[in-house]
Amino acid sequence: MKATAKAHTNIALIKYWGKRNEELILPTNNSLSITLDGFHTITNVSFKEELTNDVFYLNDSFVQGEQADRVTKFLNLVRDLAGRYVFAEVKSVNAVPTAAGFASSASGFAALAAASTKAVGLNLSDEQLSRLTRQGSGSACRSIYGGFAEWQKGEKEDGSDSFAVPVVAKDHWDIRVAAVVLSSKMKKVSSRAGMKRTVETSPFFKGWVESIPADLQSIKEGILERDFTKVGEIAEANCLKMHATTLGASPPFTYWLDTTVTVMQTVKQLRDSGIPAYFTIDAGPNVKVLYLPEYEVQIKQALQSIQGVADVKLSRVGQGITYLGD
Ligand code: 2P0
Repeated sequence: MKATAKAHTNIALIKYWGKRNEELILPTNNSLSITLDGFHTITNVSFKEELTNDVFYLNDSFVQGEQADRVTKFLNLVRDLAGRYVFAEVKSVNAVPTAAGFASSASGFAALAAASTKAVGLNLSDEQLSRLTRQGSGSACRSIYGGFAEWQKGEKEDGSDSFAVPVVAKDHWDIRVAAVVLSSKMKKVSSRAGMKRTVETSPFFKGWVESIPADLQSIKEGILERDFTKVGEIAEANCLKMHATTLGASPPFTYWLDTTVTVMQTVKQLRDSGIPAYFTIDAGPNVKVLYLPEYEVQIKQALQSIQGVADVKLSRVGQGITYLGD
């Protein structure tokens, strides 16, 4: 009744931004991401008859409150699916520095889903695992797979057709991502609260949703052709559209800091000087830069030299779920 799994986080090139059903975590649009090898979570789950409630440790610290409640809520889904009502001890180690601005919820829920289902004796397909993982955190359903993955929003109201699928083989393309960590910290609107406010109040939200199918089709063509310019241009524009919706919300908000904009301008200057690079930004101030391996040295140097940048973490394409020894 125990198992350990490792999952990597992912960065969306076509963003998930908006839910049509908050309880089941059903999105308003398809999204597409790259799984990254630089950031992962390893989770061990042990179901134990003697426990009277679930217990959750993150990086060796006992966790209570909202985070622990989300773990229990997810384990309830797993228990229902298996028909086995036993509490669990969950131990997670996050190699996703929170300051790096990568959502640890993606690797966290993917690892939890994989370890808990294996521990309870379920033998799920990737599709079944992705569908279940989605109910922990939306973006996590893409981390089941290595390489490029697309989360298909589905049409059904029960969520049975809302899960991620691989787009190409994991080793299709050696594309890289630099995570630019900014030194300033700000009190941010969580992605969950931010997308809710946007859906409910931003007049730009409709335009965002309508623009997705064309972006998705083009970026998939670009990925298949390994056309870096095409993929980079679509990813950057899609990110800007997502962030534009927040400015139209009521009350309006933005995830950007002044240094966020400086990094965006540096990426543009790199392009103007002949070094291909494109940015994307999630629900936070940090910037992720897409680049090709042959430009790694110049990219790192240029990004590190920006005032206000604390760190630049480089990442390759990562693999999907792996199971480790108990
Ligand atoms: C994404 N983000 O596609 C987008 C882009 C943030 C900006 O998915 O409420 O933590 O758990 O489903 O998955 C972050 O949202 O939200 C996110 P929930 P999640 O990566």
